[in-house]
Amino acid sequence: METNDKKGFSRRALLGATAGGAAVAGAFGGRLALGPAALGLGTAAAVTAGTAGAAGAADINIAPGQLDQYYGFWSSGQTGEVRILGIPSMRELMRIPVFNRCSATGWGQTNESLRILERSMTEKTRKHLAANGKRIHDNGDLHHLHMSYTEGKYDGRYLFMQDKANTRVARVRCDVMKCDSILEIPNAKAIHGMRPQKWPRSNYLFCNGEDEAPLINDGTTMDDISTYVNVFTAVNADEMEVAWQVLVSGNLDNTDCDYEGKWAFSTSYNSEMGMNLAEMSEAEMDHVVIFNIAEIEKAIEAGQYEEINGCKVLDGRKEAKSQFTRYIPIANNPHGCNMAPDKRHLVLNGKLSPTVTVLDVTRLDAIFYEGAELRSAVVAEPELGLGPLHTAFDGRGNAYTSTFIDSQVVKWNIQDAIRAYAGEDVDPIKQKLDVHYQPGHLKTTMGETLDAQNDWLVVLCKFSKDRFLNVGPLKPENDQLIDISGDQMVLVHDGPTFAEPHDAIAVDPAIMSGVIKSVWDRDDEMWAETRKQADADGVDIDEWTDTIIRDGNKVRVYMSSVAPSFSIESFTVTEGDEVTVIITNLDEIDDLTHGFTMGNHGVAMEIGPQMTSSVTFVAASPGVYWYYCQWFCHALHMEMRGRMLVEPKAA
Ligand code: K7E
Ligand code: CUA
Ligand code: CA
Repeated sequence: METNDKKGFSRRALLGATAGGAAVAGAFGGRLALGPAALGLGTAAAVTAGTAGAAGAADINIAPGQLDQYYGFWSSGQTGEVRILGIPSMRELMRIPVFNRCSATGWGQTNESLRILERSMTEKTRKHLAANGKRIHDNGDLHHLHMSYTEGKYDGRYLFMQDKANTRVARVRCDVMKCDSILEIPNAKAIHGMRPQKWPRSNYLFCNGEDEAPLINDGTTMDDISTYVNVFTAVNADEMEVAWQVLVSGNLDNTDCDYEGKWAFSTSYNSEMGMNLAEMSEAEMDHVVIFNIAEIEKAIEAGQYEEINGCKVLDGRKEAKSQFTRYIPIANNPHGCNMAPDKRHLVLNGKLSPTVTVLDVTRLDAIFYEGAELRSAVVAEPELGLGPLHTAFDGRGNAYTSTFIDSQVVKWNIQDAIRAYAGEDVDPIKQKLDVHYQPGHLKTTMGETLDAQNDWLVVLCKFSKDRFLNVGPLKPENDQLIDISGDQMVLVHDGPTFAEPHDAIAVDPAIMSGVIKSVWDRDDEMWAETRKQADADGVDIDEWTDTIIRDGNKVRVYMSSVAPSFSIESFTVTEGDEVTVIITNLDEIDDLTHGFTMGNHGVAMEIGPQMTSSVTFVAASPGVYWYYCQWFCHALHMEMRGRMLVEPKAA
C-alpha cells in the first residue's frame, strides 16, 4: 500500500485548511498554484508513458480538432442542468437545461419547454405557482444522472435525472440531447437517489424520497412524527408515469439495482426518523433497504395496493412484515450505494464509519425466502479511511472509493476484501491517492455497466481551494482525472466546474454514433402541439411562411428563418396583445442555429437547424421594438433582425 503524500508538506495540514486554514493557504498557496508539474507529477504525456503496465489510457492532451475517447455526462447539482464533457480532455462540450431556466436556449420560456415542464405537475404545485404569478419551478437540484440500459449495458436512448429540490425526475433524449419529459412525483418528498433498472432493460426508474413527511401532507397532522413516512417510487421510464410506490421505514438516500432485475437497494441514514442532526445520527446502525421487485409487482397485479394521489402504494415498512422489503443493518449514516459489474457485489459506503459494507446479492433470496439472518449477505467490510461516500469499479475486480474527510481515492480489491473478512491475512487496499479536495462521487468509464473499462477515473471534488486562480469567495469545484490503466493510480488533470456536479457517467462514443443527430427531423414531437395550432391556422410550417393570424387579442406570428434573415421584417400588434412567435429554421446545415430575441420583453429562444420553436409574451407599451437573432449564424448575423410595432390600445 502506498500513500502519495505530496513532498514537503502534509496532507493533513491541507485538510485543516477546510475549516479555516488561512495559515496553511499562506504557507503553501503559492506552491500549490504551480499545479501538478511543480509537485513532481510531470507532464501529462510523461505520466502516461511512465505508467507501469499501462493497459491503454491514452494521452490526456487532446489536440485541436481531435475527439475525446468518451462522452462524459455530468450532473450540475443546484444549477439544475446536465453538462456534456469530453473525457479525457475534460473540455465542456454542451449544457442541457432541464430544471433550470436557460437564457440562451429559452428553456423554461418557449412553449415547447413549458409543455414539458408543466406536463405532470401536481395540482398542489400548479396552484401554489399560480398564486405567485408563476407557471413553473425554474430551479432544480440535479444530483444524479444515468443512461438507460438494455441488458446491463448503456443503450443510448435516454439520460435520466432527478431534482431533489422539487421532487421531480426528468428524461433527456439522446438523439437531440434535449429534455423531453419531466415528472413530479406525488407522495414522496425530495427525490435524491435515482437509478434506471439495468436488466432486462430500463423499464423502471427507481427514485428515493429523502425527506420525511405525513403521507397525506395537507396540514391536518404536522407535529405528530409517527405519521411521517418516506416513499420509494418506481417510475415507468417509457411513459414517465409512476408505476408503483412502497412506503419504507427510515429515509432513503442513494439507490442502485442489480444486473438480474430482481432487486433495488437504497441506503438510509435516518433509520431513527430523527428530525435533527443529533437524532439522525443517534443509532449504532442504520440500514440498506432491499426491494424485492417480483413480490412488489405480484402485489400490484393482484390489486393489493392503496391508491393515494393517483399512485399505487404498498406498505413495505418494517412493521408491515411484507415480502416487499428487508432492512439489512449497516454502519450508521451510510451514503453511496454501488453495484459492481461482477453482477454480484453491492458496495454500501459508510460515511460516518470508515468502512464500506459489501453484500453478495446472490444471498438475498435466502433472506427473503429461507429466513436467513439479515446480515448473512454481508461478505466484506473493509476499513478504507474517513468518510467513504461513493465507490466506482473497473473491469478487473477493483473498486475505487472516495473518502471525503481523508480527501483520497482508495483503490481496493473486492475479492481480497472478501478473503480478509473471512479471516485470511490479506490487505485489500492497493493504493490511496490524494485528491483535491473532499471528493464525492467518482466514476470509471462505463463503470456502472457490464462493460466497465480500465482507463480513466473521474473524481468529483467538492472543494478546489488553492488549485486555481482565486475567483472570489465562491470557488469552483474540481473534477480530477486519474489514469487507472496501470498498477498505480496517477492523477493527470484538474478540471474546474461550476456548482455543483455530484455525479457523472462516461459513455463510449460507439454507443452514441448513429443515435445523435446534427439536424432536427421536421416531424419531431418536440413541436407536435405547435404544429397542431399551425394546422388549425392553415399554416404550413415546413415551407417558407410569413403569416400573421389575429384571433381577438391573440396574435400568432409564423416566420421562417434562413441565414441571415427572418421571413418577416416587421409586424404590428396592439399593446397588451398576447403575441406568439412561431419560427421554423429552414436551414439544413450542421451547426446553423438561429435565435429569436425580442428586445425589452425578456424573450429569447434557440431555433436549431430544421427546428420549430415558439414563444408567447404580452406586447409592452406602444413603440418600436426590434427583434434579432442571437445565435451567431452568418457574416450578416447582426443584420438578422426586424421590428415589432406596438400600437396603442384604442380608447
Ligand atoms: Cu452528492 Cu450522490 Cu446527492 Cu453523494 S450525493 S456526494
Ligand atoms: Cu441567425 Cu444569427
Ligand atoms: Ca442514522
